Amino acid sequence: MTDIKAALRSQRIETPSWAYGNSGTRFKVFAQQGVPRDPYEKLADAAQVHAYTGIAPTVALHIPWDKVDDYADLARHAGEAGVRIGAINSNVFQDDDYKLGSVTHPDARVRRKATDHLLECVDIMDATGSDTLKLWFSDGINYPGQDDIRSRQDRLAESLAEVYDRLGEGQRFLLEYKLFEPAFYATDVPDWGTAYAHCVKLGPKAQVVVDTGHHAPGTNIEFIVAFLLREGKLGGFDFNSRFYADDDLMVGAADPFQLFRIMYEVIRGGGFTDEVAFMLDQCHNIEPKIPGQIRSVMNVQEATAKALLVDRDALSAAQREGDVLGANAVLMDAYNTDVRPLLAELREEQGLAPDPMAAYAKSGYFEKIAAERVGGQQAGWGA
Ligand code: LRH
Ligand code: MN
Ligand code: MN
Repeated sequence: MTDIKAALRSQRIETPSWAYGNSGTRFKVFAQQGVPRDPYEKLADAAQVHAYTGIAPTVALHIPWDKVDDYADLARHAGEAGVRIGAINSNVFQDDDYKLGSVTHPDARVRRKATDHLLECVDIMDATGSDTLKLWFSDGINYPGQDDIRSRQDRLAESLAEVYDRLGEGQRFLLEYKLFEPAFYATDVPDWGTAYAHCVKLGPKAQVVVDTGHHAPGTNIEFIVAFLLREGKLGGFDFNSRFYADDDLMVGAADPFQLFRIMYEVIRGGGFTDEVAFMLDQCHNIEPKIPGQIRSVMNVQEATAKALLVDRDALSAAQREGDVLGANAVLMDAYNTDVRPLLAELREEQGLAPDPMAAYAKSGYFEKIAAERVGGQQAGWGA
Protein backbone atom coordinates (compact mmCIF):
# COMPACT_ATOMS: atom_id res chain seq x y z
CA MET A 1 0.00 0.00 0.00
CA THR A 2 2.89 2.40 0.70
CA ASP A 3 4.14 1.87 -2.86
CA ILE A 4 0.69 2.53 -4.29
CA LYS A 5 0.35 5.71 -2.28
CA ALA A 6 3.79 6.90 -3.34
CA ALA A 7 2.89 6.27 -6.99
CA LEU A 8 -0.40 8.12 -6.59
CA ARG A 9 1.38 11.05 -4.95
CA SER A 10 3.66 11.31 -7.99
CA GLN A 11 0.78 11.39 -10.49
CA ARG A 12 0.39 14.52 -12.66
CA ILE A 13 -2.59 15.37 -14.86
CA GLU A 14 -2.68 18.40 -17.14
CA THR A 15 -5.85 20.38 -17.67
CA PRO A 16 -6.60 22.27 -20.92
CA SER A 17 -7.13 26.03 -20.92
CA TRP A 18 -10.04 25.56 -23.33
CA ALA A 19 -12.03 23.57 -20.80
CA TYR A 20 -12.56 26.73 -18.75
CA GLY A 21 -14.12 28.85 -21.51
CA ASN A 22 -17.67 28.79 -22.81
CA SER A 23 -18.29 25.97 -25.22
CA GLY A 24 -21.06 24.07 -26.86
CA THR A 25 -21.88 22.22 -30.00
CA ARG A 26 -22.18 23.37 -33.58
CA PHE A 27 -25.78 24.23 -32.66
CA LYS A 28 -25.26 26.42 -29.63
CA VAL A 29 -22.57 27.73 -27.31
CA PHE A 30 -24.00 28.03 -23.80
CA ALA A 31 -22.67 30.94 -21.80
CA GLN A 32 -21.97 30.20 -18.15
CA GLN A 33 -21.44 32.51 -15.22
CA GLY A 34 -17.94 33.36 -14.09
CA VAL A 35 -16.22 32.13 -17.22
CA PRO A 36 -12.67 33.53 -17.81
CA ARG A 37 -12.31 36.62 -19.95
CA ASP A 38 -8.69 36.00 -20.91
CA PRO A 39 -5.93 33.39 -20.64
CA TYR A 40 -4.84 34.82 -17.29
CA GLU A 41 -8.21 34.00 -15.78
CA LYS A 42 -8.18 30.52 -17.32
CA LEU A 43 -4.91 29.85 -15.49
CA ALA A 44 -6.44 31.12 -12.26
CA ASP A 45 -9.29 28.62 -12.67
CA ALA A 46 -6.91 25.80 -13.50
CA ALA A 47 -5.03 26.63 -10.31
CA GLN A 48 -8.25 25.89 -8.41
CA VAL A 49 -8.36 22.40 -9.87
CA HIS A 50 -4.80 21.87 -8.72
CA ALA A 51 -5.48 23.37 -5.29
CA TYR A 52 -8.24 20.83 -4.57
CA THR A 53 -6.82 17.73 -6.27
CA GLY A 54 -3.09 18.31 -5.69
CA ILE A 55 -2.22 16.54 -8.95
CA ALA A 56 -3.00 19.02 -11.74
CA PRO A 57 -0.04 21.44 -11.69
CA THR A 58 0.16 22.19 -15.42
CA VAL A 59 -2.16 23.77 -17.98
CA ALA A 60 -2.12 23.25 -21.74
CA LEU A 61 -2.48 26.32 -23.94
CA HIS A 62 -4.10 26.50 -27.38
CA ILE A 63 -2.75 29.10 -29.78
CA PRO A 64 -4.29 31.49 -30.86
CA TRP A 65 -7.14 30.87 -28.39
CA ASP A 66 -4.69 31.83 -25.64
CA LYS A 67 -2.88 34.53 -27.55
CA VAL A 68 -1.25 37.19 -25.35
CA ASP A 69 1.33 39.92 -26.00
CA ASP A 70 3.85 38.59 -23.53
CA TYR A 71 4.07 34.82 -23.01
CA ALA A 72 6.85 35.06 -20.44
CA ASP A 73 4.52 37.25 -18.40
CA LEU A 74 1.72 34.68 -18.76
CA ALA A 75 4.11 31.96 -17.53
CA ARG A 76 5.04 34.18 -14.55
CA HIS A 77 1.37 34.67 -13.77
CA ALA A 78 0.84 30.90 -13.91
CA GLY A 79 3.66 30.44 -11.40
CA GLU A 80 2.14 33.03 -9.07
CA ALA A 81 -1.20 31.21 -9.27
CA GLY A 82 0.51 27.92 -8.42
CA VAL A 83 0.56 26.21 -11.84
CA ARG A 84 2.89 25.96 -14.86
CA ILE A 85 2.36 26.08 -18.61
CA GLY A 86 2.18 22.59 -20.10
CA ALA A 87 1.80 21.59 -23.74
CA ILE A 88 1.39 24.22 -26.43
CA ASN A 89 -1.40 23.17 -28.80
CA SER A 90 -1.21 24.51 -32.32
CA ASN A 91 -4.27 25.54 -34.28
CA VAL A 92 -4.19 25.27 -38.05
CA PHE A 93 -7.88 24.60 -38.45
CA GLN A 94 -9.68 27.87 -37.82
CA ASP A 95 -8.83 30.07 -40.74
CA ASP A 96 -10.52 30.45 -44.12
CA ASP A 97 -7.20 29.57 -45.73
CA TYR A 98 -7.42 26.07 -44.25
CA LYS A 99 -10.58 24.99 -46.05
CA LEU A 100 -8.66 22.44 -48.12
CA GLY A 101 -6.05 21.67 -45.49
CA SER A 102 -3.12 23.29 -43.70
CA VAL A 103 0.28 21.58 -43.98
CA THR A 104 -1.11 19.23 -46.65
CA HIS A 105 -2.91 21.96 -48.62
CA PRO A 106 -2.31 21.83 -52.38
CA ASP A 107 -1.22 25.50 -52.36
CA ALA A 108 2.35 26.10 -51.11
CA ARG A 109 1.38 29.52 -49.73
CA VAL A 110 -1.11 27.99 -47.31
CA ARG A 111 1.35 25.27 -46.33
CA ARG A 112 3.94 27.96 -45.55
CA LYS A 113 1.45 29.88 -43.42
CA ALA A 114 0.53 26.73 -41.47
CA THR A 115 4.13 25.66 -40.88
CA ASP A 116 4.99 29.20 -39.78
CA HIS A 117 2.26 28.94 -37.16
CA LEU A 118 3.76 25.69 -35.88
CA LEU A 119 7.18 27.35 -35.68
CA GLU A 120 5.62 30.27 -33.81
CA CYS A 121 4.30 27.72 -31.30
CA VAL A 122 7.87 26.57 -30.69
CA ASP A 123 8.79 30.23 -30.00
CA ILE A 124 5.98 30.25 -27.44
CA MET A 125 7.43 27.09 -25.89
CA ASP A 126 10.75 28.91 -25.56
CA ALA A 127 9.07 31.91 -23.92
CA THR A 128 6.93 29.90 -21.50
CA GLY A 129 9.36 27.08 -20.70
CA SER A 130 6.99 24.48 -22.15
CA ASP A 131 8.70 21.32 -23.41
CA THR A 132 5.83 19.88 -25.46
CA LEU A 133 4.19 20.92 -28.71
CA LYS A 134 0.97 19.14 -29.59
CA LEU A 135 0.09 18.91 -33.27
CA TRP A 136 -3.33 18.07 -34.52
CA PHE A 137 -4.25 18.54 -38.16
CA SER A 138 -7.83 18.69 -39.34
CA ASP A 139 -6.43 18.06 -42.82
CA GLY A 140 -8.19 15.63 -45.06
CA ILE A 141 -10.55 15.38 -48.01
CA ASN A 142 -14.28 14.87 -48.28
CA TYR A 143 -14.51 13.26 -51.70
CA PRO A 144 -12.61 10.60 -53.60
CA GLY A 145 -10.35 12.30 -56.12
CA GLN A 146 -10.51 15.67 -54.36
CA ASP A 147 -6.72 15.66 -53.85
CA ASP A 148 -3.88 13.18 -54.13
CA ILE A 149 -3.70 11.12 -50.93
CA ARG A 150 -0.01 10.27 -51.34
CA SER A 151 1.11 13.82 -52.17
CA ARG A 152 -0.62 15.00 -49.03
CA GLN A 153 1.53 12.57 -47.03
CA ASP A 154 4.65 14.03 -48.70
CA ARG A 155 3.59 17.57 -47.79
CA LEU A 156 2.84 16.52 -44.22
CA ALA A 157 6.28 14.89 -43.89
CA GLU A 158 7.98 18.01 -45.22
CA SER A 159 6.28 20.31 -42.73
CA LEU A 160 6.82 17.97 -39.79
CA ALA A 161 10.53 17.74 -40.61
CA GLU A 162 10.86 21.52 -40.59
CA VAL A 163 9.16 21.79 -37.21
CA TYR A 164 11.17 18.88 -35.84
CA ASP A 165 14.43 20.59 -36.82
CA ARG A 166 13.35 23.75 -35.00
CA LEU A 167 12.83 21.93 -31.66
CA GLY A 168 15.38 22.84 -29.01
CA GLU A 169 17.14 20.74 -26.42
CA GLY A 170 14.59 19.05 -24.15
CA GLN A 171 11.65 19.90 -26.45
CA ARG A 172 9.47 17.42 -28.31
CA PHE A 173 6.33 17.29 -30.35
CA LEU A 174 3.38 14.95 -30.04
CA LEU A 175 1.45 14.07 -33.18
CA GLU A 176 -2.26 13.50 -32.65
CA TYR A 177 -4.35 11.32 -34.93
CA LYS A 178 -8.10 11.29 -35.45
CA LEU A 179 -10.17 8.96 -37.56
CA PHE A 180 -12.51 11.53 -39.04
CA GLU A 181 -14.01 14.96 -38.52
CA PRO A 182 -13.88 17.51 -39.96
CA ALA A 183 -12.80 15.53 -43.03
CA PHE A 184 -15.17 12.71 -43.84
CA TYR A 185 -13.56 10.65 -46.60
CA ALA A 186 -9.82 10.54 -45.91
CA THR A 187 -8.03 12.21 -43.01
CA ASP A 188 -4.29 12.77 -43.43
CA VAL A 189 -3.39 11.54 -39.92
CA PRO A 190 -6.29 9.16 -39.28
CA ASP A 191 -4.73 6.58 -36.98
CA TRP A 192 -1.86 5.70 -34.67
CA GLY A 193 -0.05 3.79 -37.41
CA THR A 194 0.22 6.88 -39.62
CA ALA A 195 1.30 9.06 -36.70
CA TYR A 196 3.77 6.41 -35.57
CA ALA A 197 5.36 6.01 -39.02
CA HIS A 198 5.95 9.77 -39.34
CA CYS A 199 7.35 9.96 -35.80
CA VAL A 200 9.72 7.01 -36.29
CA LYS A 201 11.14 8.63 -39.41
CA LEU A 202 11.67 11.94 -37.62
CA GLY A 203 13.43 10.68 -34.51
CA PRO A 204 13.18 10.59 -30.71
CA LYS A 205 11.70 14.07 -30.27
CA ALA A 206 8.54 13.03 -32.15
CA GLN A 207 5.99 10.88 -30.37
CA VAL A 208 2.35 9.92 -30.71
CA VAL A 209 -0.46 11.31 -28.55
CA VAL A 210 -3.54 9.19 -28.01
CA ASP A 211 -6.79 11.14 -27.77
CA THR A 212 -9.22 8.59 -26.38
CA GLY A 213 -12.11 10.02 -28.44
CA HIS A 214 -10.41 9.68 -31.83
CA HIS A 215 -10.98 6.04 -32.77
CA ALA A 216 -13.58 3.94 -34.48
CA PRO A 217 -16.14 2.55 -32.01
CA GLY A 218 -14.88 -0.64 -30.40
CA THR A 219 -11.19 0.06 -31.00
CA ASN A 220 -8.98 -1.54 -28.37
CA ILE A 221 -7.17 1.58 -27.17
CA GLU A 222 -5.18 -0.21 -24.50
CA PHE A 223 -3.59 -2.34 -27.20
CA ILE A 224 -2.40 0.82 -28.96
CA VAL A 225 -1.05 2.08 -25.64
CA ALA A 226 0.83 -1.16 -24.97
CA PHE A 227 2.28 -1.19 -28.48
CA LEU A 228 3.41 2.45 -28.50
CA LEU A 229 4.97 2.15 -25.05
CA ARG A 230 6.90 -0.90 -26.14
CA GLU A 231 8.30 1.15 -29.02
CA GLY A 232 9.07 4.20 -26.85
CA LYS A 233 6.65 6.26 -28.91
CA LEU A 234 3.81 7.01 -26.52
CA GLY A 235 4.16 10.73 -25.79
CA GLY A 236 0.91 11.32 -23.99
CA PHE A 237 -2.85 11.25 -23.80
CA ASP A 238 -5.70 13.58 -24.50
CA PHE A 239 -8.21 12.03 -22.12
CA ASN A 240 -11.96 12.39 -22.59
CA SER A 241 -14.79 9.98 -23.04
CA ARG A 242 -17.27 9.29 -25.75
CA PHE A 243 -20.41 7.38 -26.55
CA TYR A 244 -20.41 7.94 -30.30
CA ALA A 245 -17.54 9.89 -31.90
CA ASP A 246 -15.33 12.73 -30.60
CA ASP A 247 -17.82 13.58 -27.84
CA ASP A 248 -15.21 15.24 -25.56
CA LEU A 249 -17.16 14.28 -22.44
CA MET A 250 -15.62 14.01 -19.00
CA VAL A 251 -13.00 11.28 -18.90
CA GLY A 252 -14.20 8.11 -17.24
CA ALA A 253 -17.85 9.11 -17.65
CA ALA A 254 -18.76 6.81 -20.52
CA ASP A 255 -16.50 3.86 -19.82
CA PRO A 256 -14.54 3.81 -16.55
CA PHE A 257 -13.53 0.22 -17.25
CA GLN A 258 -11.77 1.26 -20.46
CA LEU A 259 -9.92 3.97 -18.54
CA PHE A 260 -8.79 1.35 -16.02
CA ARG A 261 -7.60 -0.96 -18.80
CA ILE A 262 -5.64 1.89 -20.37
CA MET A 263 -4.04 2.84 -17.05
CA TYR A 264 -3.16 -0.77 -16.40
CA GLU A 265 -1.24 -0.96 -19.71
CA VAL A 266 0.43 2.36 -18.92
CA ILE A 267 1.69 1.00 -15.60
CA ARG A 268 2.55 -2.42 -17.02
CA GLY A 269 4.50 -0.80 -19.86
CA GLY A 270 6.52 1.54 -17.63
CA GLY A 271 4.66 4.61 -18.88
CA PHE A 272 3.67 6.00 -15.49
CA THR A 273 6.44 8.60 -15.62
CA ASP A 274 6.96 12.23 -16.57
CA GLU A 275 7.87 11.03 -20.07
CA VAL A 276 4.19 10.45 -20.81
CA ALA A 277 1.93 13.51 -20.59
CA PHE A 278 -1.48 12.78 -19.07
CA MET A 279 -3.63 15.57 -20.42
CA LEU A 280 -7.37 16.15 -20.44
CA ASP A 281 -9.01 17.35 -23.65
CA GLN A 282 -12.60 17.97 -22.78
CA CYS A 283 -15.35 20.36 -23.57
CA HIS A 284 -17.82 21.07 -20.79
CA ASN A 285 -20.90 22.12 -22.73
CA ILE A 286 -23.53 21.84 -20.04
CA GLU A 287 -21.73 21.15 -16.76
CA PRO A 288 -19.85 23.78 -14.72
CA LYS A 289 -16.24 24.05 -15.84
CA ILE A 290 -14.05 23.87 -12.74
CA PRO A 291 -16.02 21.05 -11.05
CA GLY A 292 -16.07 19.24 -14.42
CA GLN A 293 -12.29 19.29 -14.45
CA ILE A 294 -12.02 18.28 -10.79
CA ARG A 295 -14.33 15.33 -11.43
CA SER A 296 -12.27 14.26 -14.44
CA VAL A 297 -8.98 14.47 -12.57
CA MET A 298 -10.53 12.36 -9.82
CA ASN A 299 -11.78 9.82 -12.36
CA VAL A 300 -8.28 9.40 -13.80
CA GLN A 301 -6.88 9.13 -10.29
CA GLU A 302 -9.42 6.42 -9.36
CA ALA A 303 -8.66 4.41 -12.51
CA THR A 304 -4.94 4.74 -11.75
CA ALA A 305 -5.37 3.58 -8.15
CA LYS A 306 -7.28 0.51 -9.34
CA ALA A 307 -4.66 -0.23 -11.99
CA LEU A 308 -1.92 0.05 -9.35
CA LEU A 309 -3.84 -2.43 -7.18
CA VAL A 310 -3.57 -5.20 -9.77
CA ASP A 311 -1.59 -8.05 -8.21
CA ARG A 312 0.98 -8.30 -10.99
CA ASP A 313 2.67 -11.42 -9.56
CA ALA A 314 -0.62 -13.29 -9.26
CA LEU A 315 -1.58 -12.11 -12.73
CA SER A 316 1.59 -13.34 -14.42
CA ALA A 317 1.42 -16.64 -12.52
CA ALA A 318 -2.12 -17.18 -13.77
CA GLN A 319 -1.08 -16.14 -17.28
CA ARG A 320 1.89 -18.54 -17.30
CA GLU A 321 -0.35 -21.37 -16.17
CA GLY A 322 -2.89 -20.60 -18.83
CA ASP A 323 -5.48 -19.97 -16.11
CA VAL A 324 -7.86 -17.86 -18.15
CA LEU A 325 -10.48 -17.32 -15.47
CA GLY A 326 -7.90 -16.80 -12.72
CA ALA A 327 -6.03 -14.15 -14.71
CA ASN A 328 -9.22 -12.33 -15.55
CA ALA A 329 -10.30 -12.48 -11.90
CA VAL A 330 -7.06 -10.82 -10.75
CA LEU A 331 -7.74 -7.89 -13.04
CA MET A 332 -11.42 -7.66 -12.10
CA ASP A 333 -10.65 -7.82 -8.37
CA ALA A 334 -8.58 -4.67 -8.72
CA TYR A 335 -11.18 -2.95 -10.89
CA ASN A 336 -13.99 -3.77 -8.47
CA THR A 337 -12.16 -2.36 -5.45
CA ASP A 338 -13.60 0.85 -4.06
CA VAL A 339 -10.51 3.07 -3.95
CA ARG A 340 -12.31 6.20 -2.80
CA PRO A 341 -11.44 5.72 0.91
CA LEU A 342 -7.77 5.22 -0.03
CA LEU A 343 -7.73 8.41 -2.10
CA ALA A 344 -9.50 10.38 0.64
CA GLU A 345 -6.86 9.21 3.10
CA LEU A 346 -4.07 10.10 0.70
CA ARG A 347 -5.44 13.62 0.27
CA GLU A 348 -5.71 14.13 4.01
CA GLU A 349 -2.12 13.00 4.44
CA GLN A 350 -1.17 15.73 1.96
CA GLY A 351 -3.16 18.40 3.76
CA LEU A 352 -5.96 18.39 1.19
CA ALA A 353 -9.68 18.04 1.78
CA PRO A 354 -10.78 14.39 1.37
CA ASP A 355 -13.57 15.36 -1.05
CA PRO A 356 -12.29 17.88 -3.64
CA MET A 357 -15.74 18.42 -5.20
CA ALA A 358 -17.33 19.36 -1.88
CA ALA A 359 -14.35 21.47 -0.81
CA TYR A 360 -14.44 23.48 -4.04
CA ALA A 361 -18.21 23.96 -3.82
CA LYS A 362 -17.83 25.29 -0.27
CA SER A 363 -14.87 27.55 -1.09
CA GLY A 364 -16.91 30.47 -2.47
CA TYR A 365 -14.66 30.72 -5.56
CA PHE A 366 -17.55 30.24 -7.96
CA GLU A 367 -19.63 32.99 -6.29
CA LYS A 368 -16.60 35.28 -6.48
CA ILE A 369 -15.91 34.77 -10.20
CA ALA A 370 -19.62 34.88 -11.05
CA ALA A 371 -19.79 38.33 -9.45
CA GLU A 372 -16.51 39.63 -10.84
CA ARG A 373 -16.46 38.40 -14.41
CA VAL A 374 -18.90 39.58 -17.02
CA GLY A 375 -18.67 38.50 -20.66
CA GLY A 376 -16.62 35.33 -20.41
CA GLN A 377 -14.70 34.10 -23.45
CA GLN A 378 -15.73 31.35 -25.77
CA ALA A 379 -13.36 28.39 -25.53
CA GLY A 380 -12.42 28.50 -29.19
CA TRP A 381 -14.64 26.54 -31.50
CA GLY A 382 -16.48 28.79 -33.86
CA ALA A 383 -14.79 31.82 -32.27
C1 LRH B 1 -9.28 17.64 -32.16
C2 LRH B 1 -8.72 17.85 -30.78
C3 LRH B 1 -7.29 18.36 -30.81
C4 LRH B 1 -7.53 19.84 -30.73
C5 LRH B 1 -8.61 19.86 -29.64
C6 LRH B 1 -9.29 21.14 -29.38
O1 LRH B 1 -10.51 16.99 -32.14
O2 LRH B 1 -8.84 16.68 -30.02
O3 LRH B 1 -6.57 17.90 -29.70
O4 LRH B 1 -6.39 20.57 -30.41
O5 LRH B 1 -9.49 18.85 -30.11
MN1 MN C 1 -7.32 16.08 -28.61
MN1 MN D 1 -10.74 15.67 -30.34
